[in-house]
Amino acid sequence: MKQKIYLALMPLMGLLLFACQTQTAEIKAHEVWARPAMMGGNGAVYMILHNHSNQGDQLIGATSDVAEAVELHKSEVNDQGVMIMMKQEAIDLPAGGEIQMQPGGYHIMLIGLRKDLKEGDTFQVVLKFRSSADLPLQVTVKGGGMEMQPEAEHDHGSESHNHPMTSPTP
Ligand SMILES: [Cu+2]
Repeated sequence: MKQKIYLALMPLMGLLLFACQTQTAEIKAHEVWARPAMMGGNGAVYMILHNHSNQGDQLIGATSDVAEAVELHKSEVNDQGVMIMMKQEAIDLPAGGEIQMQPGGYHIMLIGLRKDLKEGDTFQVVLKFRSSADLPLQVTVKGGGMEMQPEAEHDHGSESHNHPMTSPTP
């Protein structure tokens, strides 16, 4: 009987192992991906971060060799209906909670790309936390059938900025 239950759980465990990149920390990243982008422009990295511990933490930054600068951003629609991106100093990651970094919300902004990010490419981003150890992640560039965003032409030099966008991403 015991063995039967164990066998029944096996496929589920395999799936979880596959979904989580293996990391020693209690914080795990799922679905880590970036948009295609051009050298000299900007890129965006998305993922879901899970905090499996009972200690709250904060994401406080990220680094990557592929860009001149890396910032935490949040996209929001302002009261004029314009999509704006705001730099975040920290994003809360509560105990047992998650941060969803997805188009239209939180993302990691790669500013001033040193190379093209083409579909299928991989590169490394290291996440920095208030309490937990640095978390290196492999990012895969995915097109996902979406057209290239006008992201590359935007200036991210300021703390926050407005720009009208035809689509609600990132
Ligand atoms: Cu941004």
